[in-house]
Amino acid sequence: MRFDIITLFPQIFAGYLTQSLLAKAIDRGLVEIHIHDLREWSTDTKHHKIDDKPYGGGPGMLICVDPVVHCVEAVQQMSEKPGVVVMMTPQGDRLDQRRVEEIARFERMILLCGRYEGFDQRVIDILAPLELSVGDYVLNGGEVASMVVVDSTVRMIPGVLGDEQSSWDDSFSRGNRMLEFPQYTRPAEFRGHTVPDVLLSGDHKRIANWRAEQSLNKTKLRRNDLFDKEGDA
Ligand code: 6GU
Repeated sequence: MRFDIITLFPQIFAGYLTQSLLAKAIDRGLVEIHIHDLREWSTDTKHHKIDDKPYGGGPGMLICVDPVVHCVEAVQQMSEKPGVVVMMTPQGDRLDQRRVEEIARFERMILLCGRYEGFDQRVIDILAPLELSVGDYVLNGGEVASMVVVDSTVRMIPGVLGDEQSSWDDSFSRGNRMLEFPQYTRPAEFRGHTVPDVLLSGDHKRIANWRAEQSLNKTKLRRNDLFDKEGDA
């Protein structure tokens, strides 16, 4: 799977890309990530300006239509598949696990990261991107949000995780919209806090029942809304 990330702050991605799981996936050729500096497509050769004041007035600056469209078109040409253009914006569809599983099937994604007050509307009109948000709060830009998209998507690609099964066993994966049961490892006692006896019993049936009950109760208590989503997939 190939990701092209278009950003005004390419340096933000350096640490993330060399992080172990993703670095390994890139090494093994399962994932390709290319970072593109939008400023290189500025028509302003002197200051490489890419933003301007909104027509009609208002606070802040908007990212101009021409550098974005030129950049996306150039990036599309860099590989046979033009890919799906995704715009990171708080106005977008909210990302959830169902959407992650859907976009994990794309062979190529071109992620547009916004800054300032957003993009000129014509970027959306011309490129018709899939607009995605990562939640109902405001970030300073789409960079961190685009990492959320990459991070949640790559772990759905077969072979990226050590254990094939594990991404599908997670909370929120298909057929499992429950929160996870509590887990314990050694020591069996710390500062008087002990591990539930059932987990030390060796009785696999009782352990499975206890875990299912813990998951159910935690989900009811914290995220009752998840039960309404059952069967959505
Ligand atoms: Cl995609 N961008 C920004 N700037 N803020 C956000 C977001 C995206 N998703 C949630 N908040």
